Order: sequence, then structure tokens, then C-alpha cells
Amino acid sequence: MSEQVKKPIKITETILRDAHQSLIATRMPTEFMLPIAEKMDKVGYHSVECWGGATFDASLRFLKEDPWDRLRKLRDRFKNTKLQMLFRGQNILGYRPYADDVVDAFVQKSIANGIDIIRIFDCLNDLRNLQEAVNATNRMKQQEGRGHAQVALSYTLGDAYTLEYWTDMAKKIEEMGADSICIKDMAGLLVPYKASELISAMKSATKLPIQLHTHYTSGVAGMTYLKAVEAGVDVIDTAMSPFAMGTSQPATEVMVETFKGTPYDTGFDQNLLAEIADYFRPYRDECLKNGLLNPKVMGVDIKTLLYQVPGGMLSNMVSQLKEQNAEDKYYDVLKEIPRVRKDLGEPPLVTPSSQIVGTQAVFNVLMGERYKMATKETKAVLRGEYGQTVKPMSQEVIDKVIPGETRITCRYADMLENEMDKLEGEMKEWKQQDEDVLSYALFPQVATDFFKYRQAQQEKVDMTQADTKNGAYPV
Ligand SMILES: [Mn+2]
Repeated sequence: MSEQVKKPIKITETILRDAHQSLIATRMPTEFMLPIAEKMDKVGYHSVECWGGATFDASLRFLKEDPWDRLRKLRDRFKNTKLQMLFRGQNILGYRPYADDVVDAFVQKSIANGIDIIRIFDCLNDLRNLQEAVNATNRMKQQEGRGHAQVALSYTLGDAYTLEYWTDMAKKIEEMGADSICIKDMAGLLVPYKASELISAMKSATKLPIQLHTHYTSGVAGMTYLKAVEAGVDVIDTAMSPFAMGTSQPATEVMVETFKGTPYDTGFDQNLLAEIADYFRPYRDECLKNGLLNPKVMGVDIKTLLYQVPGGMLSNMVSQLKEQNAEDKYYDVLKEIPRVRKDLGEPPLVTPSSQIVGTQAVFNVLMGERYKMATKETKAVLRGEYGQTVKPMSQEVIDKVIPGETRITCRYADMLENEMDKLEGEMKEWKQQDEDVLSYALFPQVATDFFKYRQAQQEKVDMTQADTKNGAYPV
């Protein structure tokens, strides 16, 4: 009797980042995360994704929280589990390309405050935009013995995106010094049998571990994971059931049960997972009741296979249209998105290219004329500032939007002067920790508003204490 070789599938839990970003616009507060963290630490996850992406922006902007403080608090409680973040290459966690010194500083502070695995991607899959973040992570790994650079390829469909394209990229990623590769399928476009092909091809092209990240948007994600695991993928991303499915990830408990008793058995305790789910479920109910969780993003949207729109982008678009009282334009915008994408060189749709394409598509539909108004980000993409696209951009659109302007072909960051000193100079009156400079670098206005709020809170607290002693309570 031959025994099958055991290869437990590893799991990255996304409920503290992508799941709530995709379903409830990233509004889960730190205070709600902390009480369950120690229990989550016992599961045996490969990692818990908890930072990066929109969590940073939403913390400062809507929750009035310091994202660095969230990271440190989670680090304190996750004693055995690796913490993972998402990092937008040269755009860091922001929406514009930064100079290398800001990238270096951000990587350094992320790891110093508790991150283990940095998943680095570029919205155009332009590897030149990932190299500096990979190098910075490797430097920290040497100095601190902690830090893992995972390069994520934004998965998309289109003529240029052949199996050769993906295997060629895998080899280049190995050469650039990354520790692992992630296939980042933002929209749930990777269908089960294509996943078999893709993972098999990539496994034979590289020795690096391969992780698969997908969304349930189009309804195939659970099956895609099954085929990917059979084809040899090493890690999959899942979310605890109360914030799973829809535009989020497949449910952790379901995938765990799927592989039970097979060579891929995770060995996770379903009772422990059930206790964790019990904690999150009332919050899900609350979000449904207050409208934060829109049933529109919870079902299967098979049209995403046609329009290739990632979950986060869908929920953003719904709220953009709602603000303009133009919810009836939902399907018009969905149809305009692939056209804009083609005009811009057929990039993957992932932050920030998803926002750029999505917002431009909304403008094109609401203005009644295509490119009557172009955002400054659309202009920057057309100039080549975000990097090289796999396909050429539309000359007609270039001529209409940036007539006569020079376009660049080099790595844009090579043209940028170091920025840290200048940024610190601009915000030094608010600085309480080195990390504040980085918050300001990413979101100048939002961070400044937060710093003002923080100071007001601190002063209020101090005053109250002082006044209590005097027995006076001035308003
Ligand atoms: Mn995602």
C-alpha cells in the first residue's frame, strides 16, 4: 500500500483586509479586530493578511485611526502567525508613483512595526515598478532576519496574456530576488481548468512557492482553488465565512473541509473556526442592517467574466453612482470599462489602474462624450508615468487627452528626486512618530486632517484630566 505524499495546503486568512475591503468598503475598525486576534492566532494559518490596500486610507479617512497603531496592536496579539500586507509597488499604498527613498522607508517601517510578508504588485505588471520594494524587503531580511518579498502578478485576460507571458514573468520574478509568487486574481477571472494549466505551467517554470489569490465574484473561486491545489499551488487565500463569497474570497471553513482526509488536509480545527465565525457573524448582520454591506456585491455576478471588474472596484463604483444619483447607469459603466481599458493598453484592473479606468469610465458615461473630461491619472497613464503596458495605448485617445505632450519609456521613479526630507518639512508640526511622515506621504490631505483630529483628541483628554482636579468642566 503506497501512501500519498502529504502536502497540506497553506491558508492566508483575509478577513482583516481584503474580505472587508471587498464587502464593506474597508470599514472594520481595529477595536473590533483585537478581541478575536488571539483565537485566530491559534488556527495555524500560513499568514493573516491585515494591512495595506485600502485599510490604510480608510483608517485615516473614515475610522480616524492610526493604521500604524493598528499594525502594532495586531502584532502584539498574533504571536505565532505571520502578518501579511499588500503593497502597490512604486505606488506603495497610495495612488501615485513615489521616489525610491519613500518606498525604502515604507518597507522598513512596515516590517519594523510587525509585517512579515509583503505582497508587492504593480497594476501594469511592470516589474521595474516592483524591484525597489523587493530590494528593500531583502535588505530588511538581512538586517532583521524578518521580511518576505512576495511578488504578485495581477491576473487578467486578453490577447497578450498567454501561458508564455505568465511563465516568462515567473522566471523574471525568481531572478529579481523574490521569495514567492502570487497570482492575484482580483476579479475572479481564473476559471478552474485554466487554473490547472496556469499553476502547472508556473510550477514547472519556477522553484518559488506559488500562492493563489482570487475572489468569489464570478462564482467559480472554490472550484478554481480545488483545481489549483491539485495542480500543486502552495497557498490559497480565504476569508472566514461571515465575510466570504460575493466579491470577497471563498470561505476558509469550506476550503478546510474540502481538503479534509486528503494529502492536502490543513489539519485546522473546525470547532475553533466555528468560534471565530460566531464572533464575526453579528457584525455581518449589523453591516447588512446599516447598509454597509450591500446585497448587490454578495451574489454571483457572471457579468464580471465579461467586464473583468474586481470586487473592490465594483463596490466603489456602486457608491460613486449612488452619490451622483445615477445608479441606473450601472450597466452602461460596466460596458464602458473594457473600452477604456483597451484605450489604455489593456492593463490588468487592480488599484490604482482599476480606479483610473473605473473613474474615467464613469466620466465618459456621465458626461455623454468619451474623454470630454480626463482625470489627471488618466493623463499620467497615457504619458507612461505608471509604466509600460503590455499592449500599445490608443493614439486617438492620446491625441485627444494629452495633445503634443512628451511620453516617457524609462522607469518613472528614475526621474524622481528623493522626497522624504521635503515631505517631512511639509508636515513636521504634526509629527509624533517617524511613521507619520509616511502617512502624510501617501495621503497628504487625509493624513493632515487625521493629525489635527488626533491633536484635538489629545488636548481634550489632557484638559479633562486637568479640569477634573479643579472640579471644573468648561466646555
Ligand atoms: Mn483581492
